[in-house]
Amino acid sequence: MTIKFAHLADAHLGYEQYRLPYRAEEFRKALEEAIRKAVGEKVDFILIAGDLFHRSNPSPQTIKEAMDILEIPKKEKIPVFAIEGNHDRTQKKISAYHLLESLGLVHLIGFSEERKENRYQTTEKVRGRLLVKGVFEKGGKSVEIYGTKYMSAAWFERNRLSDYFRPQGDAVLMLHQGIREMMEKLHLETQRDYFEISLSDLPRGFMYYAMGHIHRRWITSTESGIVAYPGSLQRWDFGDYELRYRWDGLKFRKVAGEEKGFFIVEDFKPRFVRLDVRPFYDIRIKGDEETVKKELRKLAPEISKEAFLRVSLEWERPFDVAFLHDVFSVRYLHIRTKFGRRKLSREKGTKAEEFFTPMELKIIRLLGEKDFDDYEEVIRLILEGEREEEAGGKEKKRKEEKKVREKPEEKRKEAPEDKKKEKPKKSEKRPEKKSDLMLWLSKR
Ligand SMILES: [Mn+2]
Repeated sequence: MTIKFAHLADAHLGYEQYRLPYRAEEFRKALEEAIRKAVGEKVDFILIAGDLFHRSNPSPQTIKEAMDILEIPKKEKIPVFAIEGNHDRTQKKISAYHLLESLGLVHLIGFSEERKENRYQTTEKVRGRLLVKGVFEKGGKSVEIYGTKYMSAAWFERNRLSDYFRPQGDAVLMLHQGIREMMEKLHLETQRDYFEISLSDLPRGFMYYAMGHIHRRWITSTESGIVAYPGSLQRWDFGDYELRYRWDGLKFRKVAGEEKGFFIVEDFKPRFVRLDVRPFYDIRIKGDEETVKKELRKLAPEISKEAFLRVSLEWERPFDVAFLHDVFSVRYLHIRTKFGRRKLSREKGTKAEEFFTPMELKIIRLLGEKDFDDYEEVIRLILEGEREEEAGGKEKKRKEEKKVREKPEEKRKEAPEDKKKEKPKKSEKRPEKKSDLMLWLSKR
């Protein structure tokens, strides 16, 4: 007899995406569809790996939506195990999950203030803390469900998961965290705030790592077991597209995104189950007004009226984009414009040194350093730079550098005039520089 369970995450109940109340209803529907499908598959239990709610203080309506949906598995005697995510955990003792737990709709997993001993939960004491784990038994087989709510990067600096989670038999670990390798692989944000752990931080000995937090689907296997993110139930943003149309200069190239859904896990192997969700399309085009208008009109019939659409325009010269509303009759249209990247640097062999003064370069490097907080040093550099400038000896050199930086070719001829205009009068020079700078820097 095999154990079969559903693993979902990031339902974000109550999320009025783009301030559209009907999106909250669509997020609700997605969760209901997922739960109904799981129940239809006759799973033994359901895992919700965090961010069931969009906020830690969901509205009464949102709480009721969760209650109504979780009533479905309860009626079928299918237990639901859950952890809190970063969106819906609370620093207070009681979160919305505790409310659901009191109603017997979920069983919370993780560190706890009190012992829980019942058919589906048991408590152990690890390093002086109470740790509640889920237990599921069927036909002589049993699975332990370990896990914790979302923990901050600061927690991971002082703690290791392997200090707390040491499975004996068949076990699953449920976490709501970002994993570095996933972020890199999917080219998502790789700033430190977006992941707290690496694959190597996962404690060994679990058959399956039921992950939440990152809204994209990802499966990888480690020495001990499979690590799986089902992704959010609904599309999260335009990076989470169903289809992207990328202009290659002559025509659009279609890039398929991924479907949204959750996992049915049998024998600790995940199988993806898709959900019917709102389509998101992402169009990127570059060119002059005529080309853009012509090509987008040609493309328009392909775009579903029900879609959420983002059009990113890259142009040399701005033009009125109001026509897009006539071309695309979609549910939601997001227009984004930007100027084509000026081809400075590499092609012409220009180096950073030619754009910035040595002082500016030093500052840029400093500010870019990890854990930067030495504002005094930056102020010292700026003041030093200005003193040098005033000293005049280097003034000529600096002006030349400045000229290069302001590049645009046509302006070069006018440079002498510009110089006159821009030359700051001595009296205009920022007088109380130090305090102003402190203020500005501290607001960074
Ligand atoms: Mn989330």
